[in-house]
Amino acid sequence: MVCSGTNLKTMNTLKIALQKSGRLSEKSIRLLLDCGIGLSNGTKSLKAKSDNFPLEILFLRDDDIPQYVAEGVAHLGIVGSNVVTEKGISLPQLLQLGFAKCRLSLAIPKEENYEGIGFFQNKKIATSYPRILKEYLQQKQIECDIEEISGSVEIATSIGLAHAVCDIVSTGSTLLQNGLKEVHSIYQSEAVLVSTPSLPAAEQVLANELLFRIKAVLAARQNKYILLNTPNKSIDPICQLLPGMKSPTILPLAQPGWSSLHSVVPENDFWPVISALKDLGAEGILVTSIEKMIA
Ligand code: PRT
Ligand code: ZN
Repeated sequence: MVCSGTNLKTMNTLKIALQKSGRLSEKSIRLLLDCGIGLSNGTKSLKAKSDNFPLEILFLRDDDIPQYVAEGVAHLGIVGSNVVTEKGISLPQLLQLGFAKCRLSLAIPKEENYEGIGFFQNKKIATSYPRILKEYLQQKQIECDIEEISGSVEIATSIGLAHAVCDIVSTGSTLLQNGLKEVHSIYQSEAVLVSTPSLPAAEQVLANELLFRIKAVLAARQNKYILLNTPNKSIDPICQLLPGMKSPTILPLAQPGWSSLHSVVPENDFWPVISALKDLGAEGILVTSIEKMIA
């Protein structure tokens, strides 16, 4: 249910936990701002309040977010799914947010020969993610010794602490710099919006409103608005290529035999679609970002 701005003012306050400082912070705040949620006292203190939405933001270490949300201290949280899974805390996941994408991977010294997951049998593996690693290896029926360490995992092999490491990988450059090669990915992660298991009714209404806005922002980020001129004979095949939200808008041009066509194209399909459009005779193609997208 979407409620009006007037109703929102009379309601309780929704509390959301965000990472105070780190890889998730800036994009989490950006998401709220893009949802039209203003932050009156900035992001420097441990708490902030929105001046135009009944929302309080708690700034925490990412490792603490799942527990705060599970206990209802915060109603919602934005955190990497890797952290939630590793904590072993079961929380309703409302949305995948499309940022802070990374993977948890097994890596070994680059000079080692790797012929499959059996490599890890009876080996010692250093990681900050013992729960995810243990569950994964159990499924694969690999016995090994897991050495839990809290940071600088990538140096564990060079100092003789372990035969292999299991760590978060994004570009892979940290592994390379430390003489390691990524050989097996065990978990894919990204930032997620999680909720406390039983939201009170008033906060549920607010959470629904926030969710509605976040979905509109995420949909907008994943799509582009496209305008083009086309010979009338190509309208049908172009409509097949660009079905848009319902169907494209078609307006006649002053020049006979030509039309202007407006539609929406997913960001991921963008370049292949553009070359297909050119092949169909489309001209004057303009592409712009979308700010909000509501189906
Ligand atoms: O202080 P606090 O506890 O809040 O933060 P933190 O230091 O524990 O976490 P932070 O900010 O480093 O990461 C927060 C979340 O971002 C993680 O839980 C992941 O969900 C996600 N994320 C995305 C990453 C990375 N990418 C990432 N590259 N987390 C860590 N890394 C590290 C990784 O540990 C390794 O050291 O970056 C290095 C690898 O990067 P590449 O690009 O060299 O492969
Ligand atoms: Zn952390």
